[in-house]
Amino acid sequence: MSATAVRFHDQHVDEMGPSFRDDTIAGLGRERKRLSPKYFYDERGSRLFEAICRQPEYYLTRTEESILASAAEEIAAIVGPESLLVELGSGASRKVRLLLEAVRPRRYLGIDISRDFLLESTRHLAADYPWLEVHAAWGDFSRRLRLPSGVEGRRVVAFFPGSSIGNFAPPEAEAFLAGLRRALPAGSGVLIGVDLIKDRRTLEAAYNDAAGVTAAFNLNLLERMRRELGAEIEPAAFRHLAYYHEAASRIEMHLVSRQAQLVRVAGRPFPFAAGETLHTENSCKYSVAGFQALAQRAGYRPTALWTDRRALFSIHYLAL
Ligand code: AVI
Repeated sequence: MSATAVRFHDQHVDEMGPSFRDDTIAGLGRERKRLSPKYFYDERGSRLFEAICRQPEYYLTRTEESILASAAEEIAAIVGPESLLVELGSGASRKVRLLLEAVRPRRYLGIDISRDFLLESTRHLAADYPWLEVHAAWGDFSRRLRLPSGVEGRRVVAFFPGSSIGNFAPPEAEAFLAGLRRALPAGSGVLIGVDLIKDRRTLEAAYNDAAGVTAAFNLNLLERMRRELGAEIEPAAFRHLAYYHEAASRIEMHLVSRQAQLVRVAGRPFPFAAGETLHTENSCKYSVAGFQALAQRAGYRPTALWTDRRALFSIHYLAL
C-alpha cells in the first residue's frame, strides 16, 4: 500500500436497517415525535458537529483530548502495537491522533456513518502517518457490527471516544457494548470516553452555545429532510431546545414548533401543535461507578480509568 493510501471498504459494515425516510415517517407519526440522533450526521451535520467541538462551552472534546494526551503512554502500554485500532464514529479522526505516536499500531480502521467525510478524514490521516495502514469502512456501527474482511487483527481495541455511548439510553448502551464484545476476538478491549454527571449550568451551556452552532446542528435535521426527502417543512418555524433532565441524568435535545403547523414528508401530513416538540437526542451522563457497573453487566472488566482534575469527563478501558 502506498504511503497515503486508504483501503476503503465501500460496503455497509452494519446490517441494513430502516432508511432515513422510513424512520422519519415512523418517528413523526408517534404520539411523542422523535428521531434518532444518528440522522444528524450528513456531511453538513458532521461539519457542524466538528464546529460544536470547538465551542468554548462544549467542554467534552477539549477535556477528553487533554486526558488522552496525558494518558497516552499508559494507554499505549495497554493497547500495544500489535492491536488493530478500530475507531467507532471516527468523524474527523482527530482524537486518535493523540494516541497514534504513543501506541504506534500497525493498522487503523475508521468507521463512520458519513461516507464522504470519513474518506476525507482518513485520507488526511494516512498522509500524516505514512507508517500506518489506514482502513475506512462506512456504516452505522450502532447496528450489529461486522469488521470488514482483510482487517482482522490478533487483537482489536475499539476506540469509542466523545461520549457517543451517551446517545444510547442506558439499556441500549448495555446491549450495544454486549454486541460489540461478541464481535471482538479474545484479548480485545474497548477504550471509551464517557461524559460525567455534573452541575446543570455547565451541562446546559454545553448544549446551548452562544454562537448557536448546536442550534444549527439540531435544525440541520429539518434541512436534511428537505434536501433528501423533499419534505415540506420550514426550519425557521422551529427552535432549538436543550435542557438537563436530572432524574434521567441526560441532556435532551428537541426541536420546538413555534406555531401550529402541518409538515409533509413523502406526501404524508404530520400536524404539530404550537410548542409541540420533535425529540432529536438524549445525551446520557454517568457517574464513574454507574458506568463501570453498566460495562460489567455487558460482560467487560473495567481495568483502567482516567479522568481530569475537575472530574468532568472519564475514559475507561474495558477488557473482554
Ligand atoms: C456525539 N455526541 C456524543 C454528542 C453529544 O454531546 O451528545 C452530540 C451532540 N449533540 C449536541 N451537541 C453535541
